Amino acid sequence: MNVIRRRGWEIPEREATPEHVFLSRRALLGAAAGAVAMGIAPDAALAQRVTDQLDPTIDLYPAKRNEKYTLDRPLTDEKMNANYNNFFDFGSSKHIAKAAQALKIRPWTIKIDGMVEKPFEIGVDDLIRKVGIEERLYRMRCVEAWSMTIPWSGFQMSKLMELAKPLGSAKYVRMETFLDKALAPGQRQAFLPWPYTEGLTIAEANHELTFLVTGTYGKPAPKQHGAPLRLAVPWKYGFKSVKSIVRFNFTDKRPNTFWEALQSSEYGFWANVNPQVAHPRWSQATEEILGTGERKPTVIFNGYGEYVADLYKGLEKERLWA
Ligand SMILES: Nc1nc2c(c(=O)[nH]1)N[C@H]1C(S)=C(S)[C@@H](COP(=O)(O)O)O[C@H]1N2
Ligand SMILES: [Mo]
Repeated sequence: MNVIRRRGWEIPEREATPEHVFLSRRALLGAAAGAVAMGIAPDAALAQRVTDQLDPTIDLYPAKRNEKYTLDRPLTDEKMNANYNNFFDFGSSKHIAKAAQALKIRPWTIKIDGMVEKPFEIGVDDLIRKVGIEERLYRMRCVEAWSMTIPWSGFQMSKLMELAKPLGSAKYVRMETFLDKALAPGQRQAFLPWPYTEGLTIAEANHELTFLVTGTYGKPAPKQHGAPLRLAVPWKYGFKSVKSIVRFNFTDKRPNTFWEALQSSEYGFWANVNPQVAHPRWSQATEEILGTGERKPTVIFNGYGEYVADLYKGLEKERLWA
């Protein structure tokens, strides 16, 4: 089989999306130029369904759909969704599905610590069984101006908050991705601020839309989506939705997130979707609906304004948009 191995800066123009271009430029400048992109051919992806049978929570799928959250557009094709990902831990290519199969998702322990009543650790399956799962249809808007619509399975993050019992003095929750340079080649890129970290205010984490994802399309999530536990905050740009979480750390200091640490002028802490606030290098006015060839106007808070606008009252002076 003739697998073409490309370097990060040789990826075809149509795939050179903005987060990508930034990383490729950094890679060229830095000493660690090597294997930024794994260069996996798209058609080589996805034999991963085999591993689903081993998922200890497989009996919970498909989870009952929560009909409250409706869409204004069709669901993205499952194959499209599973073969076009951002998971820089495995490389900067969109076609990291195959590379991400190296991730070991069981056993998987989640640590809850910092400003909580009592720090603890819990296995992901115990957590999932304790809180239960449902299905929600959400839009997802990447800061790179493309979007998908995804049937997620998982649970409202407020359920984890009830277990975590943050102290009244905690203001933020900082979430961390696993760190394993042997498994995840992207994490060997020394100029990137690993582990991938994201954060929410306590009010955002408790919000009804804030969802911890365990599955997609009625099945446990393929690894490339950030199995076994990732975030979905649908009114913010996709980079807030941290994958493969191992730690929820409660703190009174605003977390220095991965993208903000890398380039604060381009990626902020709040990262709420706003078509009127352009990214320094491109417009956010419209988005490509992946798999349709269509562009549509982007909507403030990605269409979830009626749910979340109140969260930001009095914060107008903050840089609320990425
Ligand atoms: N750990 C980790 N989480 C991450 C990323 C990443 O590179 N590493 N990329 C983010 C970005 S930029 C996006 S758009 C979404 C993509 O999620 P998807 O591949 O499931 O569509 O994951 C986010 N979470
Ligand atoms: Mo993104």
